[in-house]
Amino acid sequence: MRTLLVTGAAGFIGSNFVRMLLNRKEQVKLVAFDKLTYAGNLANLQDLLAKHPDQLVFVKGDICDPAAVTKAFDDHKVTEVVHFAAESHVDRSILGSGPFVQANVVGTQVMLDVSKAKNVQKFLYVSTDEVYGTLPEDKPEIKFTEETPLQPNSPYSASKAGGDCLVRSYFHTFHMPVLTTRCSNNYGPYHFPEKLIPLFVTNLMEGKKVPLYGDGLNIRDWLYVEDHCDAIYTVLNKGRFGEAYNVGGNNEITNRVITETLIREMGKNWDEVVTYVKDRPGHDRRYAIDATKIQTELGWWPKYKFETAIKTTIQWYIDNQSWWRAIKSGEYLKYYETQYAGR
Ligand code: NAD
Ligand code: TDX
Repeated sequence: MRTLLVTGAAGFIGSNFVRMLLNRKEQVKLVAFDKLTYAGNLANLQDLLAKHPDQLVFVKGDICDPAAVTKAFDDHKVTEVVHFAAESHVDRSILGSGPFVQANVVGTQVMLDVSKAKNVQKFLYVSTDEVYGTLPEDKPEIKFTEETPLQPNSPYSASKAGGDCLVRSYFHTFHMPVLTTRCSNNYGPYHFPEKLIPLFVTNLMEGKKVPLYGDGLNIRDWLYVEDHCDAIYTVLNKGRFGEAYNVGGNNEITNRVITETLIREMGKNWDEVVTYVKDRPGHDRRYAIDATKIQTELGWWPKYKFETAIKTTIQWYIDNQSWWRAIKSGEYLKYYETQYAGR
């Protein structure tokens, strides 16, 4: 039986990945390994742990701790690794890059070293399109391909690119069976409400304003989280070792249009709820993914349409208010005030 060690499985995408595999009845065992940082939440897995005790276990641990990772391998006879765990929020990386270098660079190095020592059969690194830097908005024909040079612009993306480079080096130097995915912005259930879409949806429900950075015309290429999870599993099963695969839905949207969509769906009025705030320093203007490689080589295509999946997403936040209200208190409030006060 395949046993996947899924790091960061209590976060947004990791928990959706575990959920998707269990819902699909994939014949794999899953070891959810997570430090439970501010972004990790056992509530994201609780129902799955209760329903699938023979297939899913949770291990609290730090990817920077070789002994903890080694123990998880030994206790559960891990055969493959899907490495999601990371510090993931660009704005927090601007407040302080130390935790990002630690988790995203050192953590990835530890995961690679333990996986190498244990002769892991596959190691998939979940990276991001942000490692490529930014694209001009006046040249829509240009998109990120896997050949685009890595030119990260934020401490977050720089630390993710550090992980990319380490993964690449373990293929060339040690012939490790590694795979890398680079996906665009995700949206969907269990998304931590510091990120644009869940922040705006929950602020609107709380009767608060939504803070749009700069002129609101930055472009992101949005993909429903389950499509990303499906792409990751496709690459894990069919990808060529040492290769990177871009993942995206050909769905470029400005932040203003995202905001208009959310406001319309939630029956609010733009002038009453939108506040323009000072721009994010170093704010990447445009991301756009060319996903030709994963489509032609591995036959992956997104299944969800933005127009319907965004409605499903909004409805999830309406139906799961206890989930996000529990998060949007305590430590979160301190962060929110630091991030947005006086901007
Ligand atoms: P998230 O912040 O929601 O979850 C990250 C998880 O990692 C949390 O559960 C956290 O507790 C865990 N974690 C952090 N440091 C850890 C450590 N030292 N040891 C063990 N666990 C630790 O992030 P996400 O949005 O789910 O992103 C998951 C991965 O996907 C990241 O690697 C991110 O770079 C990548 N990615 C995200 C997006 C996106 O739009 N969210 C797009 C492309 C790629
Ligand atoms: O309050 C806000 N106002 C605003 O205008 C926030 C939080 C964001 N924004 C803008 C900044 C971006 O242009 O919205 C866009 C999306 O911002 P985020 O949700 O913070 O995502 P982004 O910075 O694009 O990064 C995300 O996608 C790639 C994830 O957080 C990363 O982990 C992933 O690698």
